[in-house]
Order: sequence, then C-alpha cells, then structure tokens
Amino acid sequence: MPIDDTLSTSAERVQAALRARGLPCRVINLTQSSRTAEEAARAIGCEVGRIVKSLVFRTKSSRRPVLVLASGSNRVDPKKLRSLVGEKIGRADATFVREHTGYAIGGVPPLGHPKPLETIVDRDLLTFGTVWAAAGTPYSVFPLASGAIGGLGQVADVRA
Ligand code: 5CA
Repeated sequence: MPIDDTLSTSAERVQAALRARGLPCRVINLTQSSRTAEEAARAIGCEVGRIVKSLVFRTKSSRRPVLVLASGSNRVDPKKLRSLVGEKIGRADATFVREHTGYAIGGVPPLGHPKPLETIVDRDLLTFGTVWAAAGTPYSVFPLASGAIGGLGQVADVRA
C-alpha cells in the first residue's frame, strides 16, 4: 500500500472528526485512487467486502438525506431501505451529496458531516474485523474496527 504522508484539508477534517469521536483511527493518504470500492480494495490490498461505501439517498417526500454505510461487495435493496426509513427513497445527486455531507462523491466519509445524518449500517460490515472507509478525498482512507462502525448508525439488513 503506497502511502503519501501529506493529508489534504478534507482528509485532515476527517482525522479531526475521528479524534472528536474518540476513535483511534489514522487517516492514510494513498498514491493510488480509492475513488470506488474496487479501486480502494486494490490500493489497500484487501477484499472489496471490507470497503465501506458511504451511499447517500434522499427521501422522496421529506427530501431528507439518509446515509447508508454498505459493504463494498453489496448492493442496497431499495425496498428494505424504504421500510427502514418509512418512505420512498431515491439516490442523491452530486450536489445533494456535497451539501449534506460536506464532501464530494468518491471521498464521502462515514462521519464528520456538517450535521449528523440519519445513518444505516449494513450488518455484513460487522462480520469483518477491520473495515476501510473513505476519508474525505478519493485518495484517502482509514481503517476502523467493525465494532466501531456499528456505532455510527442503525445496523440493519440492507443487502439486495
Ligand atoms: N472512496 C470509496 C470507498 S473507500 C467511495 O467513496 N466509494 S463509494 O461507493 O462510497 O462512493 C462511490 C459511490 O458514489 C458509487 O458507488 C456510486 O453509487 C455513487 N456515485 C457515483 N457517481 C454518482 C453520481 N453522479 N451521482 C450519485 N451517486 C454517484
């Protein structure tokens, strides 16, 4: 895993958010892209299931954001999500993602957003010891104990 030892402002913000939550995680800047789950797995040298996808959805009627933290090898079932959230839901566009998370697609972290987001955690992530999540940019990640990821939201079965 080639590491670049300078962190961008976005990655520093995620590092600060981790510290503020008392999570002893260290943000790593990569020289290879981790923009998608597949790229992240390749850059880190781990199985894609251990990559945390931070997927933003928007509820249809109240238009609120919902963050789903999904295992990199899973697709999210919209029907399961709908029943968890209590209303119809669709994917967010890039503008909505940035507005509600403070980060651009490809680097959206699972925490450290301007306002806390309703968050649902794919229970499959809890089957791994360590998982890896985006740290604010498409070239940064951090490792996290899967027990800690369960603390970031409501753990549920969301797999399609
Ligand atoms: N850095 C990696 C994992 S460490 C990462 O951020 N992966 S991700 O899966 O959380 O984010 C990429 C996801 O953003 C894609 O799976 C895709 O569902 C979503 N996405 C990509 N382009 C768009 C777009 N134009 N509009 C809405 N969502 C998009």
